[in-house]
This record gives sequence, C-alpha cells and structure tokens, in this order.
Amino acid sequence: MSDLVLGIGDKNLSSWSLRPWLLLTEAGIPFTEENIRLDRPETREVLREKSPSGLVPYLIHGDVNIWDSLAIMEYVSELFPEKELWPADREARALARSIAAEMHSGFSALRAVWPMMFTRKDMQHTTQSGVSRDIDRINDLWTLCRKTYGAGGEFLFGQFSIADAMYAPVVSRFVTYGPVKLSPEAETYRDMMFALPAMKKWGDGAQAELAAG
Ligand SMILES: N[C@@H](CCC(=O)N[C@@H](CS)C(=O)NCC(=O)O)C(=O)O
Repeated sequence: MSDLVLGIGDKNLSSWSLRPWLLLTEAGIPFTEENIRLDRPETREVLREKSPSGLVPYLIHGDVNIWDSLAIMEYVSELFPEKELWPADREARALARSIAAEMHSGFSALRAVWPMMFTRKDMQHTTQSGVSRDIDRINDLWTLCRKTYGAGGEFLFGQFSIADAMYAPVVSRFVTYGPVKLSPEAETYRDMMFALPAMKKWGDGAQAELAAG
C-alpha cells in the first residue's frame, strides 16, 4: 500500500479528480485510490469526514491533507522532483504554470455548458455562452505550446507535465462533444492524449462504475 491516498469522485463526471489521478498514474507514482461516489445521499457526510473542502479530489499523505487539484499536483511535484512534473526550462515553466492557472480559474463557459462525460462520444453540442471563445483560446494555447516547446516529445512541453494533466478533461470533452475545429497540432495532441493507456484506464473505470450503478 502506498503512503499517498488520493480521493476521487465518479470517473465519468469528476473532471477535477481526473487531473491529479492522471498525473500520478502517468508519472508512475504509486498511490491508493479512494473512490467517493458523488450525488448520493451519503456523499456530503463522507466528504465532510475526508476532505477539508468537502470536495474531491483530496490527497492524504501521513498527517497532511491537501485539497484542490492544482495544490495536490504542486505537492506531488515537490515530493518527486526527479519526475520533472513541471518543464525544466524557466520560460517554458512560466508558460506551463500560466496555462495551468488559466484552466483552473477560467473556461467557465466550456466547463458549464459541456460537462465532462468521459464515456460518451459524438454527442450533439451547442456552442453558445462563450463556448466557442473558450475552445478557440484552448486551441491557440495548445498550438503555441506544441510549436514552441513541444519538440522533445508529444506533450504540450515535450515531456508529460502538470499542464497536460490540467487539460486532460478538455481532451475528453473534445471527444465527447466533437467535432471541434482545431489546428493540426492541437488535433494531434488531443488524439495522442485520449489514446494514453492511463486515459483508457480511467475510461474503463468510468464504465465499470456506471455498470455498478
Ligand atoms: N477547485 C477544486 C474543484 C473541486 C470540485 O469542484 N470537485 C467536485 C467534483 S469534480 C466535487 O467535489 N463536488 C462535490 C459533490 O458533487 O458533492 C479543485 O481544483 O479541486
């Protein structure tokens, strides 16, 4: 059993949970998963005991309990510096932190109108309420990162980083609510991310949870 315990919500729906789960999984960091089913009569009570914010995700490491996806990923990055979960180059790191923060605090139209439904594909979609603007901005960011810093690999900054984990639920949304107009670089990035074994594993978990009811 690992000394890191990650509490997450339903895999089909909990976009904030996917981010640190993907980070730990893709980086090969062992952790124990605690699954909290959301929208159940007991959810609020269970979360009140486990999570300081009453939300998922949370990370328990000994006496330390960290809530909020980005804070969890920063903590993991400090625990495992050898994994280089932020880009090593300072300028690249500044951009990676900017786009991670922008995801964390922004894109409210996309998040509200297109909720993550990981197991669904090719749903009819609408692009009202600023959704198109959010998509265009994400397309620009992915294209910029891939063109400027992506030479060392397939991820936004070449090697896998926290920035990729932050955008993983957007990758899922672009599959669920596609087709979405993206640049060739952004489209290749979306397809590569969705095909990651870790994303497939998350999707299988989501299917299993749905089947269990
Ligand atoms: N800003 C938080 C957002 C966390 C959040 O909103 N989590 C949702 C699930 S994705 C939640 O726990 N909802 C509680 C509930 O549905 O009862 C983060 O980055 O972790």
